[in-house]
Amino acid sequence: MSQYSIKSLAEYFDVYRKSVSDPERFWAEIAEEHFEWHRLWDRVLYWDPVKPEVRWYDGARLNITENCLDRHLRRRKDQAAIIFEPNDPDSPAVTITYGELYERVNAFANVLKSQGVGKGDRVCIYLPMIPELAVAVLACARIGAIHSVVFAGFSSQALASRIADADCKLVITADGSYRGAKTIDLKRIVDVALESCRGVERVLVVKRVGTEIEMKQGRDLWLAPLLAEAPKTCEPEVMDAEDPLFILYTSGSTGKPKGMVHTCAGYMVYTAYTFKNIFAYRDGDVYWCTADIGWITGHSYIVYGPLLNGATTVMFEGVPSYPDYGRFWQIIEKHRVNQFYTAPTAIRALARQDLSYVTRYDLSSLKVIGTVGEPINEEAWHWYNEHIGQKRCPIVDTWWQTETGGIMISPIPYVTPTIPTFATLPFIGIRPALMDAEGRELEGHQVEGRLCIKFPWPSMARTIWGDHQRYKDTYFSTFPGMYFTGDGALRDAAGYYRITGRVDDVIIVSGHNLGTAPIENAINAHPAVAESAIVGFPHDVKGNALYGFVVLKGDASDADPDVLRREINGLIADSVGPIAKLDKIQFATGLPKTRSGKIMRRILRKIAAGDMDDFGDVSTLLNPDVVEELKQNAV
Ligand code: 7RM
Repeated sequence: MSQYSIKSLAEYFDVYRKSVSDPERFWAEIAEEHFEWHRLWDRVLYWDPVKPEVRWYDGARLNITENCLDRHLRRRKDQAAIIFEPNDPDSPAVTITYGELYERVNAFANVLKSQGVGKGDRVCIYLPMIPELAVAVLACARIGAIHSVVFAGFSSQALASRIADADCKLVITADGSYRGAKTIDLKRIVDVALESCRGVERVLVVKRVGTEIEMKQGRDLWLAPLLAEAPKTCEPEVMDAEDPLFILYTSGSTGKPKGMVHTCAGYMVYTAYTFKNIFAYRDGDVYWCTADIGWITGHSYIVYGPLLNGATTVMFEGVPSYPDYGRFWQIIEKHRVNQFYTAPTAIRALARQDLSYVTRYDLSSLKVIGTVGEPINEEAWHWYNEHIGQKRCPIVDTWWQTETGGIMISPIPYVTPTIPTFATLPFIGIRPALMDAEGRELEGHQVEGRLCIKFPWPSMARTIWGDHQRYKDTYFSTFPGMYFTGDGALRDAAGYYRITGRVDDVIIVSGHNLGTAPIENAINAHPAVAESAIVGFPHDVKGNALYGFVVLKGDASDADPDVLRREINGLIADSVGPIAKLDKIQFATGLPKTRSGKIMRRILRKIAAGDMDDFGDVSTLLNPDVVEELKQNAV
């Protein structure tokens, strides 16, 4: 029992050792004790790193929603499963108990069945952060349909390509969505998307904003009347352990998005176990992750991980700046939130506001605060620690990916001593490796290299939908036999990991392979620099030359740009080498970022190349306005 909830550093090391010395035994024990199965597995792990093929709990049969819902009805029928906090702070929050969630999921599952959806069919969910989103996800899982949630900030083009790639037969959407002071016509975006892809027989529409919309005869149906008629129980489809549970597209920075496929049993076991430990969730706590369910963080740590543990999970429809920059802190006070999980980009934006937005609220309920999505810088870490965690709450800097399904490297709060900007230690069962450019593993401490994982874990993505070769090429070919993350990391003297950023943006300058990450680190070491991004641009002699976009700290904006340019190149020459000096440096007020905080290098590359038209899909940018400024000031 104790290994399910780790309470001390000694226990962590002990359980970790067990999990890597006999992984099959370890993961069998966790799975058998903490989940309900229709049939146990014949074999815990099958692993062929060449194909590559991985199967966990092969032969087992289960339905993940029975583990999220049915089994909690005995003890938690009237406990809140979801607390829905709407965009409008004056609208009441809505509490959905486990009993109510059970009925809503079952009714929705029956609606899907009545519309001809069955096991293995793909359903696209394009909804704002309203309860129907979580219900729709679980309803699919109830009947064995494969959900493909598309973040409702994506454009119709992006939506269409995802619907087509997965060959979805049904789309679930809403008339519109609220985002701060704005209303977005979601249904219209779906209509445009469906003009360019066939196969979708039915669109189910949630009424959220009440605007007048077009309903296409024979294709579109309002959801509410169907739900009202549907029976409130639906027998779960009993799934094989390795049947797909969902497809989720990664924000591919280049080319076609990759539909990562996650399967039922391993994903269930790993997300539940990580949630329990990494958020130190205890009965009665209120947990809030600010991500959107359209991203993997929302799948694993708003819906599945929390509900598998019988937790109370907050779903927030709005944005951190509406009606003002105090909204997050107001919600924490209002719902007495105990665990809070957000992204560094949100922390940095909020840290720039007047501190009174924070201090006017009571944050004493917080016990654990977390970050995810990108490396957190020292300044943001300290602000978060001091003003939000009030130096009482451990910060869990959680490193993981869409592909990994669950958190891979992270402190366990109140167990692992934290160091700013370090994701610290691998979670139970995870075996990281740092590799050099020649494919040798870097052993020991104080080393930096490419981050790989050298043994399978239960929630790893099994394939890319429809393209297993691409899965193999992308993740298992750079370092044969291992999963390559695309990130760089260092391991310090204590064995702690710090993620340094993507390493797959390699630029070849005069025949030298240069990674962007070490050059950016050198630039960022300048006291006047807030952040930076470098890209390559075509050069007659060198093949490629380097172009740097540099954001200065607020108090450095009147420094002499030529002096800064010289100093920045001096730092690069010192830490990487003169070959890595930048040919061009453009100062900017910001970098184009996705909502999860990732720099869209694709846009920067075009600007650096002087190619100012057709920026493709920028609908997921947090700050689309910055693109115009970057174009104007290109050097
Ligand atoms: C969960 C998620 C994955 C990429 C990953 C990293 C970066 C995520 C951290 C981080 C440093 C972290 N999935 N990343 N977490 N970098 N520290 N704690 O974000 O598929 O959307 O992105 O995000 O580069 O490879 S994701």
